[in-house]
Amino acid sequence: MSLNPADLLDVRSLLTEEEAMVQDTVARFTDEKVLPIIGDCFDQGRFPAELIPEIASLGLLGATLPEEYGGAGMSAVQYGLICQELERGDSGLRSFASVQSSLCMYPIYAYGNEAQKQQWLPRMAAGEVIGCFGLTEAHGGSDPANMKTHARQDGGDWVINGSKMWITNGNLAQIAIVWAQTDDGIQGFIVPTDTPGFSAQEIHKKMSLRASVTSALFLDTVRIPDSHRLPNVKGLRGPLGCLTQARYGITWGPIGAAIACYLETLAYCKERQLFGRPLAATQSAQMKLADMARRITLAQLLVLQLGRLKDAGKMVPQQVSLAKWNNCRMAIDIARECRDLLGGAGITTEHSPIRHALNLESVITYEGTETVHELVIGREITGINAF
Ligand code: TGC
Ligand code: FAD
Repeated sequence: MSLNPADLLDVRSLLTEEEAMVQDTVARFTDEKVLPIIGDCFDQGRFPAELIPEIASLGLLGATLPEEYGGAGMSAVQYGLICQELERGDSGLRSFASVQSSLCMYPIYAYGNEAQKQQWLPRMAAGEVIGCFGLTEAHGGSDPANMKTHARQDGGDWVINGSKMWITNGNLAQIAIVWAQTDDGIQGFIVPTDTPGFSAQEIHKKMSLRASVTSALFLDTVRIPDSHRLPNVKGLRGPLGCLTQARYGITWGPIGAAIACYLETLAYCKERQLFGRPLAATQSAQMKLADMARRITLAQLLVLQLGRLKDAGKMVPQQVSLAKWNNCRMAIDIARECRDLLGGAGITTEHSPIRHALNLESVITYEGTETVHELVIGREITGINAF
């Protein structure tokens, strides 16, 4: 019996029946709805918003939240598989789902009061309200503690001034989760995007995540009532807690992108005749393909253990850093290598590797750059903060 080239250790057999079912459902959606259009979306710089209703109806938004808030009560491993299968289509689709689920619904669920949860979560799970997450500012995303955006209390209201940069879903969103300095530390606010003084400006000329909306947010004397403040967290641990959730999903997502590139290139190498034999018959092509299979297998084992730890309530942020660093690096290396094996054909979006490679330039940068995650691990093992 020959092995599955994209799962040499049969990691799939370690999944429960429910987990395998979620993977199959999202895989079908990606194959039938995403892959036929995504190359054109990337070329046109267009996020396929028409897919939102089906993404929502499949239960992929806020999937891990309880059903009373519109979630599907899924496990961390199931959420990871959703990210993996979406990103097999395109990082932009996974980004959309990550931001909605982990960066917008999660903080309302974890730090919001009951009224806020009831007001927003069911409609966000249904895809009727889209969120964006404003943490990064133009002067230094790696160091969010240095944010300049400020919220000042004025009677029963808050007045927010500042700006945010590189915000996924910014021009799609009806609400923004905005993190701002206050006299009492960093706090989070739910800002409806039609509030006077709030504006979003889409960022163009991107060569990465072209099938995703990325924006700058501007807050000019934005006045919101105290009922829009997330009451149950203060300090940097608020946004960083959201990042742990999103980064967890991003440890799984790039495996999907890597598998897409690898399988397409494997098939191409078997077909492509050079010097009278298939390219796949050359030692150097085989070594490259074997190395991809090895790295994908290790990444699959890494995230499954991470997911099991998360489901057991034992996962810590440093473990997420290790996996985000490893799996983004694995995927971008594979995407670039696949582009090379495709030769000239690899430079167009007729084949997926260049699209995935360009997308992964963002994925390896956002949610903590590769260096940030290396330094998190460095700090953990040496006990010395080198930031
Ligand atoms: P540090 O002193 O380490 O921590 C401050 C407080 O936060 C707590 N904490 C965490 N809590 C939960 N999860 C984590 N990962 C946490 N890391 C730290 C920590 O316990 C502490 O709490 P307390 O209560 O004791 O005060 O903070 P630091 O200033 O040393 O952190 C340094 C550093 C570099 C690790 C941090 O600033 C960092 O992670 N920087 C990177 C910023 C980043 O990742 N930005 C991402 C923006 S969002 C985005 O990119 C979305 S893209 C989405 C998409 O399209 O898919
Ligand atoms: P910088 O922080 O300026 O880093 C520049 C370089 O310096 C990097 O190589 C970095 O690794 C290195 N560096 C930083 N600190 C150190 C150090 N101490 N030692 C050594 N090297 C260091 N943010 C949001 O808040 N919400 C979003 O929805 C969102 N979506 C995004 C979507 C896209 C497509 C992109 C590209 C970014 C998005 N971001 C978002 C922002 C993202 O999180 C930041 O780009 C990222 O955190 C890095 O910040 P920066 O771009 O300011 O780079």
